[in-house]
Amino acid sequence: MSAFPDVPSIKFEGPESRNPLAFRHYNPEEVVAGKTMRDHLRFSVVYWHTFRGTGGDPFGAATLQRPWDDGSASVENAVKRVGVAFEFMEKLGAPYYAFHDRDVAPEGATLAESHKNLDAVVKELKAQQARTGIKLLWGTANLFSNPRYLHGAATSCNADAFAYAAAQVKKALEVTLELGGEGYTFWGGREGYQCLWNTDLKREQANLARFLHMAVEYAKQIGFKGQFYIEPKPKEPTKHQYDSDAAACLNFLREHGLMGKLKLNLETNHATLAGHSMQHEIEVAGAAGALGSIDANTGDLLLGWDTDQFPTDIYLTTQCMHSVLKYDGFTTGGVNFDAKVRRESIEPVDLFYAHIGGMDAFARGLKIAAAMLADGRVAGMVRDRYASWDSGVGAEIEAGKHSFESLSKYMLAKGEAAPNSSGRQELFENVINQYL
Ligand code: XLS
Ligand code: NI
Ligand code: NI
Repeated sequence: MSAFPDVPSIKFEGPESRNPLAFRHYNPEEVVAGKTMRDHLRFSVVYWHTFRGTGGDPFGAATLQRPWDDGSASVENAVKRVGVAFEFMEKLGAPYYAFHDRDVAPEGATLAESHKNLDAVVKELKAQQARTGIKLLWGTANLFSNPRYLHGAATSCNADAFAYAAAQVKKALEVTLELGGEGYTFWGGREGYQCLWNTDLKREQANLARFLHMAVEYAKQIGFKGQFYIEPKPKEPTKHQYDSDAAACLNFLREHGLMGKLKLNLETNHATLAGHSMQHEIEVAGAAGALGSIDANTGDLLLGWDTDQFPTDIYLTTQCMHSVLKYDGFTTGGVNFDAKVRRESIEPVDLFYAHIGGMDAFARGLKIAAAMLADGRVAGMVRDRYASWDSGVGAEIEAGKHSFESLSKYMLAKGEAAPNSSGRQELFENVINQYL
């Protein structure tokens, strides 16, 4: 039985189409900058928001109509939901999905029971993957919802919470391997603090690093070759999360010998909460060779919390794809819609509108960014701005031929620095707008 009987497979119909259930820009087979749009963008649907979101918020109950879901925490309901999820993703034409262990299967009364529940659902996920060809972008474990993690998981003051989390991630890694997952993400749900007076920050961070090393070790042991990611977020649910932004994550990875073992999974709304732009976060990760994947969503600047809205702003998606392409595009990562429909968007069909909008916005961003890069005008303008480094003293400094002493001698002889040229920010912004 179909969960979306009135929705056909979503097709590309071109920019003029008035059909709300069609793509205007995402044409999976179209080749842009040497690759099909499908292979560039590697769109992924998240299980948690899309199939487990209820529309409930701190002020009110569930609102979303999900007629296929009986609301129970039974394995049967969970297995039925898998069929719905794959019907949705197949009709949408999303090549990937992502999930937390507890999104797909209910937690049991014991860890063993939870494992058993998960196995039962994974069997169905595997069958549906084989049927549709849809693949797992990354797996993860929910180490934040259960009250046992109220002090955190890997950073808990309760060593048993750490042990439980380890057991849970061990299983999640096995399941991700079983499903051919191309990655595994750590978002440090409650890995942070509410109050420094009661917190041993140094010990908590060392334990978090220990936990990640164990995961890397275990992956090796079982032959999981997927990419590990760490996902920065500055706050929510804790006041401070240790993985607060891309730079903090990179510093943490370097300090604890994890650089090269994990890359970053960057989320737009988290960048906003950190006081950065998504473009900044992608550039920081890219420059460090640690750009892994993106959780594509957007926040609302007037609300100030992680609203996880679907991205529709072409300027934003252009910035994202420009930086992604600049750093050679995705390999294991993709554009993962960690986004949810609004509480007021109550009908199942709204899930389609939301994803179609996000996919079209990213397709346009990709095309615009590819055109900018092919044209080379902006890159040329940036290069010109740094021309003083290409010859003379600049080239010598970059070649390591100078010291404070030699530069002092150089400037004493010269007397004054060469005059500055204009930064031309407004011209840059005008040129960018020409491509939109
Ligand atoms: C929450 C995070 C979460 C991760 C996966 O804000 O974005 O959804 O992506 O645990
Ligand atoms: Ni996320
Ligand atoms: Ni988020």
